[in-house]
Amino acid sequence: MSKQHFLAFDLGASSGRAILGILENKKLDLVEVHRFKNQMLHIHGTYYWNIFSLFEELKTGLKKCVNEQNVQPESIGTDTWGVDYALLNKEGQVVGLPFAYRDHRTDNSMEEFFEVLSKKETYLLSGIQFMQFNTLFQLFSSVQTEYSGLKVAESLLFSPDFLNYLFTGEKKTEYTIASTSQLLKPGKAEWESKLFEAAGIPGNIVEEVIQPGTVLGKVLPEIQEETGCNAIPCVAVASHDTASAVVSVPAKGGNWAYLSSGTWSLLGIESKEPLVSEKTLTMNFTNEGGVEGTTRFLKNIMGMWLIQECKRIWDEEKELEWQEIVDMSNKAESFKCYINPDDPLFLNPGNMPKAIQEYCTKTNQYIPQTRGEIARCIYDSLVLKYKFTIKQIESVTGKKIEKLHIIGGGANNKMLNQLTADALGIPVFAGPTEATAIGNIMLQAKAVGAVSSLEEIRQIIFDSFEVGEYTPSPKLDWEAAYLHFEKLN
Ligand code: LFR
Repeated sequence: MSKQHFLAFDLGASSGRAILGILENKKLDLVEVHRFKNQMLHIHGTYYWNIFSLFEELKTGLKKCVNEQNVQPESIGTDTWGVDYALLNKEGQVVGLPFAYRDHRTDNSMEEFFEVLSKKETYLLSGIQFMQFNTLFQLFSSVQTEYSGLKVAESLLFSPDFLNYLFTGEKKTEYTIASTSQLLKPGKAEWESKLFEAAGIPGNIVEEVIQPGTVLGKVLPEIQEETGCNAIPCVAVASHDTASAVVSVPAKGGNWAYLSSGTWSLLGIESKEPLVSEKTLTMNFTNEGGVEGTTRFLKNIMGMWLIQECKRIWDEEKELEWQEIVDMSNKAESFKCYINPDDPLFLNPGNMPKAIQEYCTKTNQYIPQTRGEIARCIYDSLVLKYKFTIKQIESVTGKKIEKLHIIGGGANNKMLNQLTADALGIPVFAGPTEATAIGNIMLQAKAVGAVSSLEEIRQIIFDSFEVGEYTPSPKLDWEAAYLHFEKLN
């Protein structure tokens, strides 16, 4: 069979990429066409995304694909982080800049919302874990503060929907990204009107929800002219990055869990149906939408963000290599102190190393002094949180998790992969690291009929990418450490 090319735009909170997927004889190959930085804008105390500069970067990626790679892709598709959105006025123009989810305006929004609708009812209606930045709470906060942008808004598009709209002029909302909002019914592509009413959000601003793998339309003529691309289709892929990543788990057989490891650590299972109960509410697990009717039953763990933010502060003095940080942490003693990675203190503290020291002071533990000790504390605590979360999943499903697939950029950290296998006592499979872009590409391939099912997609990924295997061989007493760590949760 001849080669088919698909261009994936994969936007993360700290970087974005245009990745070209080349599918030939049921094997996939990748070429990175363009990479750029992304970061929140901090203006007058509020955090925003520079969505138009991101769009320019995507067009640069498309231009480079056509001109440098000499490839006219079959299609394009975009995935991004969850929950954030752009508001459009009646002319279809953006109202203000989209807020970034780590903005502090929602710091108290959840508690205020629960005065209108109880936590339990909100969970049963949505099946989504409570995080203060969920779209529900962002919009509720805009209602409370009478944000003028919301008053003139006629349409809400999540970040990837909005970028698709810029490419095609089509206003549609894709299911997996919409599911992060906490405004859909569990496991359904249907808005839950009771949540809109409770929050005071006008129900008419949201769009029709479409399934991942739908062709949205053709790239607009003005973009064809600017980039040199043909009138190619734009596909609504599994446009939530985590949903795309989960597509790429090269798993075989039954009881596996995945850890999509990047700025966040998303740890969970693929479930046939949503798991919504008082127990999952207490554990604060989410049921986000997946492809082919699956549910992503998972938990957000504050992942590499903790160490990325330390690095950002340390780099102010002198820029460090990632390996230097891993080496420093390897030299520091294990299990001297722990954090609960998900303490709200760590969401956006400004100075992460200080926040970690504060946390250890507050919890009467040893206060890490050196960079190595801080990094050690982060890595140990993350691994223990993975152990904690796997136990929770097992207690919900009653089934033992037999292996863990780590996908995404975090799978490059061999030391962490080994520690995870040691602490969990199960084999860990690491890779592919480009899981998100791969999932994006494969949903495009499905949309144009090049592949037919999730099963076939996973087989192709299994055959195309190397996966590292880590078997447990604990050198440390993880069980004893766990007993200390558990108390912080
Ligand atoms: C990961 C991710 C998570 C989501 C968080 C915020 O990039 O998409 O799944 O909870 O970002 O949107």
